[in-house]
Amino acid sequence: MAEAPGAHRFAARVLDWGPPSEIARELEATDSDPEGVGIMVRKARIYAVRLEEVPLKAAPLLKQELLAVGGDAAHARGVADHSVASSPAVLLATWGQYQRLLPKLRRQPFSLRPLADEVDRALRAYAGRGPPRLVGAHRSLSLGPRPRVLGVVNITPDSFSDGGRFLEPARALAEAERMVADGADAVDLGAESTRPGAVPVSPEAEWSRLEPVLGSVIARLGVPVSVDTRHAEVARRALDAGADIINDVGGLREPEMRRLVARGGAAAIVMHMRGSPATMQQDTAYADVRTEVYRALAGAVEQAEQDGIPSDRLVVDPGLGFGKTAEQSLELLAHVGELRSLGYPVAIGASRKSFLGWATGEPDPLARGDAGLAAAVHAAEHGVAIVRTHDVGPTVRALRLWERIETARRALPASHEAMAAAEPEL
Ligand code: HH2
Repeated sequence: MAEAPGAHRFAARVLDWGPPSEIARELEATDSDPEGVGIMVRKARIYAVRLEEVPLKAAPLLKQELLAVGGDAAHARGVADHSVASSPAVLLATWGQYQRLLPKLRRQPFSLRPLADEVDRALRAYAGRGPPRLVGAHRSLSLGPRPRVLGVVNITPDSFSDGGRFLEPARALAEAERMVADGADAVDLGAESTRPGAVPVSPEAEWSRLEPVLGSVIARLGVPVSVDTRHAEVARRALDAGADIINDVGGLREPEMRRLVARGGAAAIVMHMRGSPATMQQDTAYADVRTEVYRALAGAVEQAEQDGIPSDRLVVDPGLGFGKTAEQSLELLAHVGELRSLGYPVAIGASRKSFLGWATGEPDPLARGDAGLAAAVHAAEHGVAIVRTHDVGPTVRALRLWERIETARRALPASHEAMAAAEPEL
């Protein structure tokens, strides 16, 4: 091949790197000293931490301490002339700079100690690998490195994409079996549609649809079984019948639901939704949808733990399409990785939803499988642990490919011992 022309004499290229192990390998490839690599890895990435309502007196101190370690912080202009009582903030620093910053903040007044603890927890949760498994009532779901696939079977006449197809118990069972054969890691059975404006179903009617399918699915399939219900009565019966996970689109807001999950030793998917499916699209006004969803999920899991559900049994889900406009769902999906800062596995359900139709121009939910795959791969890229989908086979194959690509990124660097002292890795 011909010699590079003068303009490319040094072959300058911006490295498209991801996790710290990949950064370390790129640095090693310069034949750099291994100890130096350990030090440089900590300088290679900026972590931006967003905070809400930082007290007025704390904000300038925070900025000053960040500047002192070589980072920076953004806060409201009104902090300078005291025209605000508190301010949001974005902290900017490398891993190494945070390690120098946090002990200093812990010695400061004006709530900077609890603020430092919270930043520390969020950073470790975000950068870490996340919990290795979700512990269910009987069976557990091992998590990572690629997202686990939760196959959806709706035993309903009116679900938005598969309504009526699996109302017959034998068909629902056959669909669940097919999903497991296609590589589903767990199955989610729902007997009430939660699509916008769906007519609510009584717990008795919901259970009568669910019961014949749930028993056979538990008996016949070797994977954890999740039940998608908002009703404590249905959850109680499902747990008595041997279900492992309760998938509550109501976000465990009912105390009885939390009590049942705790008592049954079950796992729970805590999904964000304002109001109920019947009313949720009437109020989609959020000042800031990401912050509101984040805070609501943080509150829900904190309450769940207080009521006796251990953290290794909880999953958070932003509830795409639940009381959100298409733009808001896309915004949540775009930033889904930040939910990892909460320290729980993150699940998403984008499959076939109308926001995918809005984004792609495809009106038929059954023809949105490919858009769902793109959403699943995006989710994988951002550390989502569980993808809920109707299209199991293609999703499993897409995520297997994603995992192969990731493996190429994550080969261990030679200086991995020095790395272990540097920063944790997703
Ligand atoms: N979406 C639906 C139902 N349950 N659970 C979680 N955790 N996350 C989701 O995004 C989610 C969910 C809606 O989809 P589907 O079950 O296919 O439709 P319907 O509610 O009409 O049965």
